[in-house]
Amino acid sequence: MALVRIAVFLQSLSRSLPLKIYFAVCRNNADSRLFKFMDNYSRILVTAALPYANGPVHIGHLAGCYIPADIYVRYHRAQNRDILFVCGSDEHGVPITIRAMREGISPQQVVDKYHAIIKQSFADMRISFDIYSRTSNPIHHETASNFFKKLYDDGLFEEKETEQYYDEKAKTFLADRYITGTCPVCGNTNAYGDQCERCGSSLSPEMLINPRSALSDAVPVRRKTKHWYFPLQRYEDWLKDWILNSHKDWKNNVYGQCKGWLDSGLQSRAMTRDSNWGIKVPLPGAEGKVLYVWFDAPIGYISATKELTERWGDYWCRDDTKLVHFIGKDNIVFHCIIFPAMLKAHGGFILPDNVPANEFLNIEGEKVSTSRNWAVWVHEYVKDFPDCQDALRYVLCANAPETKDNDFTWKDFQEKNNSELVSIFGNFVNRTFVLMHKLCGGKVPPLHTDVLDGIDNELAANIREAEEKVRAGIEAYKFRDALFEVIELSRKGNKYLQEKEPWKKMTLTGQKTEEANQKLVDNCIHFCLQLTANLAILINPFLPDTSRRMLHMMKVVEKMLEWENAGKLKLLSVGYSLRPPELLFRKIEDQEIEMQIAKLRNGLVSVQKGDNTAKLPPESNVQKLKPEIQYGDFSKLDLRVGTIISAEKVEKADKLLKLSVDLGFETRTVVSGIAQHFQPESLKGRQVVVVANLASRKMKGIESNGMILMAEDIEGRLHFVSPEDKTGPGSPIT
Ligand code: B3M
Ligand code: ZN
Repeated sequence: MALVRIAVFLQSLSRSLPLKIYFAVCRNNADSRLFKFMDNYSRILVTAALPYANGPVHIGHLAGCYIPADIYVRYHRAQNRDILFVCGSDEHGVPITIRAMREGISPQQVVDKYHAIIKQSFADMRISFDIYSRTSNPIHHETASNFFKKLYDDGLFEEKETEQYYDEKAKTFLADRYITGTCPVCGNTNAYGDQCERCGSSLSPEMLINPRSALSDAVPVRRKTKHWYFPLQRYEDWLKDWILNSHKDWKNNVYGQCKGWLDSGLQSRAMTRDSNWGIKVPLPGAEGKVLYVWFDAPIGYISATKELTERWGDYWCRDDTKLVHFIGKDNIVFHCIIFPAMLKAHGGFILPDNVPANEFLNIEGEKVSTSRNWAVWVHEYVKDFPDCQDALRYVLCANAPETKDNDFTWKDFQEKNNSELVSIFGNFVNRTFVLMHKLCGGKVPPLHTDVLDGIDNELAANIREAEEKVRAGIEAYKFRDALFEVIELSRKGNKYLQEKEPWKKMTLTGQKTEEANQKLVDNCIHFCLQLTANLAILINPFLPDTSRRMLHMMKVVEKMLEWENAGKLKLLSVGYSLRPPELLFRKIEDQEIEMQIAKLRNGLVSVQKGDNTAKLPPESNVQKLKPEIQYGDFSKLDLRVGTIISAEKVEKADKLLKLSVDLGFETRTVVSGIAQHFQPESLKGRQVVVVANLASRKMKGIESNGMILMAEDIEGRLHFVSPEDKTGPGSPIT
């Protein structure tokens, strides 16, 4: 009873105190149970976005949500918190049916195939879900269907009849994605009814020029159809209060996007679609209608928890559960606005405490594009680097797009692996073990307190501080900072060894000196070993395989990895014999990196291999030939090789880049409409073909002198036309 009263008192105290103060109070008490209690939560439920089972996952997915979520979960498990980590495949919606159409198989075959590939990729990357489910499971159909039915029975939907495109040949209504036509913005003839993938404009089907059905190529007609709309505007005031007032702690990118949506006003959204693939609308007279995929998918988190445990209600319905959704930035509105409004309308469920969404990861300076196959696929990475999961986890976390879009390059991957993992962390652990075997008989040497010095004390302090910093970083969703602190600590270990130079001490002779020196050596190696044990605990959430390898070398059990051991200096007992060192990381060679870059540039590699896991290009029309010309017409063109010296975006023109091109005899400014295809930084040094005698033209106030030749493939993506080998700028093309 007394405990309860104290609890209530502390809860009310924590509400009135700023976060920082009660955090400090908890740490002083150094009692993790109290900490949990002050946090007001008894358990944590972590979800990671359900990937569409319409293709494999790429490293952008990992960096955006699965690796941060996994780090967070592994850390809390090490804290012995009651935590669940749920995920699964999102198997409904238009992306699946489109993929089925392209591959000439059924939607069920599509999801079966990709669910298996995705699940394996996650397992290979050590993403430690408690369950990886799928939305085609009966339990999910039932849960989502009942959810919808409850909102319907409570009279919360608006029924509306609207006109939508209908394909008379295929006898079906067409989702926006099923309608293709010419983009009114850039002229791409293969734009979709919701978006043009070439210029990125978001469209509606009415905006397309010459719309056609992607199913049958028929010209679609407008027809009436009925759908159930969820009136989001009714929740606007509540959402404003909940997010804008009560969740100022959310990341800036998340809070900002939510504010944008809320400021521009919410509207009713259709929660059903005309389709045969998905969860049937559980109402009479709703044949041919299914739940909107963004209605059913987030409910998938609930169904997956139900499938996992009978205690699912504790995680979803009790206020003392902390719900955290890890997602990419394109899913923010669904997780922060639409799903919470649905949960609120339904009643009985908790809402997320945080939605730490990441921005996007670009690859080699260009946006990831699955349709262009500009991506590093996880299942291919694992095949090419079967022993380097942790290296990828490391680089993706160290480079995570936590606050802004970030870039992955293969060179940087190699650099970070070789000069941070191998040369700093791995090197420290390896040196420690080698020296321990050489100078201390393969055993943990004793600590001689009579000869401790300032350097030893500083190292001990560093270990304790690192624990605090890593913990604070992870709890604040700042995983990059947290990881940095771990590497920093190993760097300090190397510095310590360098200062102590235990190898030198053993060269001195004379009995007295030898004894005194052995003491110094013992202390040094003792500290290095305790530091190694600490590093194993601190790196565990980030690089679990590495941590296990370290346990093996130290001959200790997993229990040592519990977080409460971090910061302690007596983790390995004196006299305990340890195994010989094993290398924790291997060097990644230039040739491996070159191969990856070539693979990426040679975009359709996997498709040619007969491995259908990469995206297939959509059907397209072959461009008609232009009328015949004579040689004289052709010879008027003066085509020259040029080298791009610099490139920059043109202000207020999404599509234009201003290029400075070296033609050997002079440097030209050329304005080119390629901004949506290439990042300016990636163009420097690239060789191109320039129409050098084209009359100059002003574009957005800039005089353009010449034109760059590009090849456009069937998907509308652009490729440079350039000489195969480096050619002197100004060389004529004849
Ligand atoms: N499948 C979209 C995506 O993969 C969607 C996420 C659902 S989370 C409930 O980006
Ligand atoms: Zn366009």
